[in-house]
Amino acid sequence: MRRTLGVILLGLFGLVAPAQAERPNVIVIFTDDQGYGDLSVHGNPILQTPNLDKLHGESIRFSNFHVAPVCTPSRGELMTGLYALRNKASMVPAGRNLMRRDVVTMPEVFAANGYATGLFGKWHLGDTYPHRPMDRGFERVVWHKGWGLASEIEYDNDYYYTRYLDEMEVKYSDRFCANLWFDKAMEWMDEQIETERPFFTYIALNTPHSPFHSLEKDFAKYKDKVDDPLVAHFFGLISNIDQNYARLDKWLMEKKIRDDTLIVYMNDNGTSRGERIYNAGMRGKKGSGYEGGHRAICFIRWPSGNFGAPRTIDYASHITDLLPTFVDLFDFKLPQTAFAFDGLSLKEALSNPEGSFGDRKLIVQFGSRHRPTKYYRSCVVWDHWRLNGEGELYDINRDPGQENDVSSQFPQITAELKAHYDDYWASIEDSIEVVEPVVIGHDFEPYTDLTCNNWVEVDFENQRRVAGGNSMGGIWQIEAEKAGKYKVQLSRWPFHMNRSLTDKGPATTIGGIPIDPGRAFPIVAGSLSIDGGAPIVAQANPGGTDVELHIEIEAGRHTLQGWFHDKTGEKLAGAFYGRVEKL
Ligand SMILES: [Ca+2]
Repeated sequence: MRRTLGVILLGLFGLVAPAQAERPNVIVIFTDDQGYGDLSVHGNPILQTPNLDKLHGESIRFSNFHVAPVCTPSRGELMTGLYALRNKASMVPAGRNLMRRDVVTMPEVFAANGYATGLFGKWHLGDTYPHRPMDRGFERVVWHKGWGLASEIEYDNDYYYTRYLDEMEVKYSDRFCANLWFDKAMEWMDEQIETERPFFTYIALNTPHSPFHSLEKDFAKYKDKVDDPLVAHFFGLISNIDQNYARLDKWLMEKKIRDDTLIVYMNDNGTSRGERIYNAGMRGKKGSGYEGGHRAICFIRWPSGNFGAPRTIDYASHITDLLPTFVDLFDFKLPQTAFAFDGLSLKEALSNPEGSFGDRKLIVQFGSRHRPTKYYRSCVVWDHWRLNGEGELYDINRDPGQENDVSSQFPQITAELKAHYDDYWASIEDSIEVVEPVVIGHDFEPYTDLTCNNWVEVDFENQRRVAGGNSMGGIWQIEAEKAGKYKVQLSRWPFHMNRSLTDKGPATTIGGIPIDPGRAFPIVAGSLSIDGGAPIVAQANPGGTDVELHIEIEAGRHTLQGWFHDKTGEKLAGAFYGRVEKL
């Protein structure tokens, strides 16, 4: 029924032009690894978030709102309104962090309806064309690559002295990273106010995710209140977000656009550190299929939106609901897309305090550290019921900590939820083997960078792992737009570091924070295999930063795999970084 409705909506494309007043500015603030319990208003006994607590008091709060248990799948679900395993961005590493190219994204929908669109901060759905944020609908992009500033690609970036990309130009700032994202967002929104364009602003923070580097003044608030200094830093990072939100709210007031701006505040997955102090009674944390992994904050405020009094709604809702909600609320026309939304519009819940919102089941799942697997940390949410994995059933109302599996007492409910899951799995199962490729040989970038994060079904996505260097690697799934001769450079370290193949890594970030320099390899050669064939080998220049190989590549999909070798020809490790250029 819902899919039919999607087709009808597509058919109405552009027939209704809503009045300008119905089109508020929209700001989505998305925090990284803050959990539901990491707010004082949700009961945290140590952390103080007075400004976000105030936003809570002014908002419609969805208290039964679910995201994916880790970063990338939540981001893809937010951007597409589709489940992670359907849009294909299902995991951080393992070559599975890219969305299908034939699905419409949230910024594309806003742009198609006359909005300016801007991303500030963490994208985490691909760093090369055609997956960069500017390729997926954002007209203004101030960002970093990878999952964060200590990801395999950013490597030596620094929270206090931030290297960032202004579109694709590398710039440096002495501002703390989260402050920078908010500053750049407000600068850009100022410009949109000048030109009277409605805007969609996605402030996607890389905090409070690890590494836990908070500002000294924020750390000082908590260092004597908790035993673990990392928890003190984690709370310090959230306190910084609270202050930045307050700056934004003040700015909205000064610009006299607060009433006509819809704000969503949400987090991307369960807490990564706060559960040691407070977890709102939930079982599990980031990465878990239990409630603590995926129940999230969702505050929505739109003063002129006729939402009625601020209130809490326990209707089961999901991160894929946001895009269909915007389409419904603002009567957006919807560009062509490959799939109808998995999410449902929350308009009725937002707009009708007396409404009943019907019955719905939703799925929480991500792709594991290696490959998507049936029932892997999955959860079917149905009101207060949770089906975890294949057959554990919990009643969250009676058992919020998910201690008592009641599947044997409620076999019919268990079977009904399992059937719902199995229908979902049947709808994505055929495409599980498909990995969205990295595209090479196009005209939009001079070369394409590959990293160990793109190794298919290998879990290798951060600075620390690259420093240790303990992996023989995996394949890169690529798609060549053009046939011909390609230059492939293989590097031990990220190319921007211009570091010798045989060196250890840097001992500090660019701002001076100590990091593990890791391991030096006696690399004298590199090799490269295409489509699993016999590898070609090339020698490294003494003291050089890469091994350069030239190969013919036919147009279409292929696999590439690279290695480093010592003077005897023995394999030392996989090639952690590759740069591919059409000659
Ligand atoms: Ca996260």
